[in-house]
Amino acid sequence: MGYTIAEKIISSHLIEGDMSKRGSEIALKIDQTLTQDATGTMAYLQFEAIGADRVKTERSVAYIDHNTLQSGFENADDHRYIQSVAKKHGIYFSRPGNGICHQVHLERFGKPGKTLIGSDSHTPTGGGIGMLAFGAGGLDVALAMAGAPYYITMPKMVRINLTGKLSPWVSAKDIILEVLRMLSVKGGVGKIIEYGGEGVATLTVPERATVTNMGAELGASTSVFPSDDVTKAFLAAQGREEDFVPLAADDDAVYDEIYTVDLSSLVPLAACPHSPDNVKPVSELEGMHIDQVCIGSCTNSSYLDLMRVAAILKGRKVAENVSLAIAPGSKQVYTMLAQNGALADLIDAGARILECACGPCIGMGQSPNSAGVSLRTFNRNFEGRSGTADAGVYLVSPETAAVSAVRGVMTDPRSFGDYPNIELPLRFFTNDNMIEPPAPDGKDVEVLRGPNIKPFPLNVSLPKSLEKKAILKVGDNITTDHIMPAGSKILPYRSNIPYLSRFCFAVCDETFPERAKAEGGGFIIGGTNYGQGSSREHAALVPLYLGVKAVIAKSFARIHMANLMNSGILPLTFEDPADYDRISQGDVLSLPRVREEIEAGSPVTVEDVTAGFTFKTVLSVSGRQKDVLLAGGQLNYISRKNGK
Ligand code: MIC
Ligand code: SF4
Repeated sequence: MGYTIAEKIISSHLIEGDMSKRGSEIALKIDQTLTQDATGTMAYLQFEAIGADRVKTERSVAYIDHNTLQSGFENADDHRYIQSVAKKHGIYFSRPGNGICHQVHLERFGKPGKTLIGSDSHTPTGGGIGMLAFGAGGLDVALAMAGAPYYITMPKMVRINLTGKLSPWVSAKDIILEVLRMLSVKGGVGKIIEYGGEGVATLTVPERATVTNMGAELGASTSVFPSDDVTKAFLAAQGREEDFVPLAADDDAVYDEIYTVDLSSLVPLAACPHSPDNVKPVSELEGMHIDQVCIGSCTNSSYLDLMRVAAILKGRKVAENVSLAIAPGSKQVYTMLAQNGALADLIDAGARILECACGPCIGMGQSPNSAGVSLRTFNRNFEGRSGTADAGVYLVSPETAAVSAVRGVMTDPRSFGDYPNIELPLRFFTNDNMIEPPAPDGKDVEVLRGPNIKPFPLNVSLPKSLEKKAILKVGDNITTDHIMPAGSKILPYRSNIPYLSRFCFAVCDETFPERAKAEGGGFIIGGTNYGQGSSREHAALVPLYLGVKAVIAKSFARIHMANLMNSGILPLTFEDPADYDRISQGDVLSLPRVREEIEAGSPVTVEDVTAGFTFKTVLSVSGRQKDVLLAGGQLNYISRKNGK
């Protein structure tokens, strides 16, 4: 029996487990890691707590791209901490201004056939160049840097065959929006999505990366494209042809699910508020009033994307009612636009050029006006994420965004005229002068810590029984942006858990932090796909700080579930989802034999003391994860293992 692309990479990196058993735990050797600054500070604090010296990976890179709005000392201090800790421990440091981690990593470091984990959920962007790349919590990245394997549940294999060729004005974003429409934000959970078929060869590496990037929104473990002549040409154009290896699925590879997307019949699409799978054809929204257009983010800020945008804007003007903001994805892209004059076309048309960073995508500025409509080439349009609670964000392609910015209303770009014919250059402009290599020997490097860095919470080993209130009950598809919101006002405190805790679940219930404190913690009741979205482990560390002992949900998103376990918070699923309806917020729940039941691997009994009924929950974890939970989280588990 042949292998899929993912199975080939897994088999060459397998350290533990049986990859033929889908759904069982396997451990992978990790070749590369990346961090960004919003999760990086915590990841490096944990790396230091593990007590490792130099990183054991082939390449680890620390990027500064999220917290670049420096309206106080906090972000600048954290950047300085990351810079010094990276230098000391053998990590490359991509300075602020050099670009968004995923875009820069694709350009300068990504290698087909390698494994990558990153403390950011969009790390699967690397799948565009044939890497097996996973988003992970900061602690898992810290462990991988220290040489530990990365544990995942062996996913199911899904194949999406691409047939035909995209029509003019339809682009990579429309492919992934179509897949989201087909499969939904839960459709990829427990699966690796592989792309194949004749349509693959028609897509450049940055276009493939747009598709794998938003595989995160499907909830997929990761997504991957073959490594072929197109990949080789991209690497050669980046001056890295030696990094090329070919990679394709075997003809007799076995997939659990197979779908077909006909590129020729795709039309421009938009994900409507407030979910990336709420997809409609742009033609159905034609003429809708818009207030803002933002172009950029790790999904759509490549050279190709912005050259198309520049061609659309050239000699035209941004409509009077629209504010257009553009953030190039990397210094490479930005420099090339400046060199060939396209930047002048953007500026002249009235675009507001932002630095190469995440910017508006994570609410770092450019929040829309009240009840504003914002078209964004980004990947997430969760409620409140833009920084304006009642704004409506539509996710669209750069073509739809640029044409609509000129017309002043939502516009199907196919009505605009000739499609700009932009090709990737044979040679990108490369200058890695903003990527600092680590010190050859870090012993003398002093790590610089600012006053914003506060100790992170540690759990205690699991007690015999638990009795607490259900302090919050929420619905389906709760995102980490609900649990631990981001944005310019909160993000500077990613290394200050006590401060962050004031905003926990504020989108759902502003009283939650105070209530949680008053009750001395408790349980959270959730629906399906609880914790989808970001990899931020703060969505587990902050609830831990507030005393949350367990989340009882219908199902969990992969990265968040791993983060809960790393923090020692029990991720319990309802054996019978109907029990969800019987619990009310405020009920006292008792888990009388929780430790014993988990040790025995049996279902965990929960008594709703207030409503007077008993139900069962399941902890679907491996033996290792069970031990981590019994120990009260990953760091306690490691120190116990090390006999400390
Ligand atoms: C996001 O897009 O939500 C983020 C901000 O990049 C997060 C990471 C974080 O919360 O710092 C992610 O996607 O993992
Ligand atoms: Fe940055 Fe947005 Fe990409 Fe997250 S999704 S890494 S915030 S650009």
